[in-house]
Amino acid sequence: MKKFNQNFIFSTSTCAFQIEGGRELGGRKKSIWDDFTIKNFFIPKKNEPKREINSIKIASNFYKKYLNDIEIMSKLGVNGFVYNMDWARIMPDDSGIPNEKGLKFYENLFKNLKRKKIQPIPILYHWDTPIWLEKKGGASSRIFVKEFQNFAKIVFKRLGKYSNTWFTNDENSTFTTLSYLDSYNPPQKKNPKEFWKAVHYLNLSSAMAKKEFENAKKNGFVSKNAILGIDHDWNPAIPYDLNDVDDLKSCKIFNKYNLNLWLDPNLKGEYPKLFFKEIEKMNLNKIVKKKDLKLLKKYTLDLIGWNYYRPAIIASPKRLNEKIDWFNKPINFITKEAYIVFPKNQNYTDWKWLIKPENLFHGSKILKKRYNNKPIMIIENGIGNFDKKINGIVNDDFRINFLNEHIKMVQKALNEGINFIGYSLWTFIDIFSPSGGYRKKYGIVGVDFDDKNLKRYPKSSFFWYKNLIKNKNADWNKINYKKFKDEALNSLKEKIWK
Ligand code: BGP
Repeated sequence: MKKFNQNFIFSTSTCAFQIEGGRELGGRKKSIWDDFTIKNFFIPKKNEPKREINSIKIASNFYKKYLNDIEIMSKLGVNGFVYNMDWARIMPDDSGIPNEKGLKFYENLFKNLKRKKIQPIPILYHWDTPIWLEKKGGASSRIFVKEFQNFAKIVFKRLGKYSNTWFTNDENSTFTTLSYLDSYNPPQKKNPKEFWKAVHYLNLSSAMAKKEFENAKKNGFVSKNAILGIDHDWNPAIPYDLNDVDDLKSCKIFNKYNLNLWLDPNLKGEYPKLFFKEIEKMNLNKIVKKKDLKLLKKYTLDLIGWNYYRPAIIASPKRLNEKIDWFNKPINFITKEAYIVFPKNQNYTDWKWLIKPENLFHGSKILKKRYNNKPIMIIENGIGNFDKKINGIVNDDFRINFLNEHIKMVQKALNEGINFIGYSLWTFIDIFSPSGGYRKKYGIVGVDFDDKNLKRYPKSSFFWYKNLIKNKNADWNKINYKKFKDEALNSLKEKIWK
């Protein structure tokens, strides 16, 4: 197996509205997620893998505990930390003037990460539109582009020196489909016209952020060899029947709508034809100005962030009337020519997310080819499940297996010349999950949400990842779970677990 070279980034990822808390502190003002979680508060029955919408006012209190959490990261041995800044903490109102306390918080966070030789890997935007901007139209209005550009300019000027690896957005696809095609997440617009407008303005925003990134390099705020990427949640398509020509055709269509639509604009600088076809249908041609297309072409991004949780098993529309053994109704979001299906004979998490590590490898070859071998970093990969805590630790062998099998696919891809520069695991500690609240645990460090200090504690997976990073080229087919469980138990005495 190819070695992970010295510069390979082993990281963990998380996100402000899910971990930070301090939502009313430090000069911060509301965003769309504050009102949404208050208005839609819902706690399902215990141990039900259902959506829990809970308060994020404190979340995992990273805002107050980040210094100790950095100590834990340092023990883990990571050299990266993917984190998105909370736009409403830096720009709490529409004055265009940043909140100094907000900038100071992120400067302290990034400075202390660097002190521990952990590179901050910031993402500018992760679904959390400030409420003042939402009131002006939010992501489905052109004003979003100007405000995002101003936000990027301010962030690069103050924080640019702390990182050479930046991203503009997290998962425009998830944000727009669940918040603009559906009303699952805020701002709950559920309107196809608003969806296509948001798609365009988010893409254009990334291009304008790149313009500010280049200016920041000229002004010395960002290092000349820093790179700016886009982070996308692509679920590579797998045909329901490998030999069925219609399923294969639907896979091709699905990948156009689930990959090309989201990465071509900012990595190739042009939209796929389907985009123009769709906006034509919506009578929205006028939202895309000629100068927009020139800007997309001029300000393309350098790097692919890939959130890989699962592939998608795709069936053609002809199967909708067939009696087929799947446990969930087929779903589609944008095109009626491809449906995601859930055959019973597959391996799923408690929340019915398909588990197939091998498609990380197969998908990486598609990304290499389509985007001319641009560097790729896995920005999110993890498994959300119920955890069982016994004698102070969680022995999460299922999580170790899941993560191990996926990292092995990154290593396999490196072996085939795929330009992976890093792997970031979702997620560092237990946090708020948009689809599972605090019951759907992703952390390799546990958080005791019943403890007033939200005490952290190690899971076996923490020590598995620590050992993997230390022996980054070991043959990880043999896993000594007992060793990791013992390490977790023995380390409980250390003062960082608070
Ligand atoms: C991604 C988001 C993350 C995280 C992850 C897990 O789409 O970028 O913020 O939430 O999904 O999803 P969930 O927590 O809903 O299981």
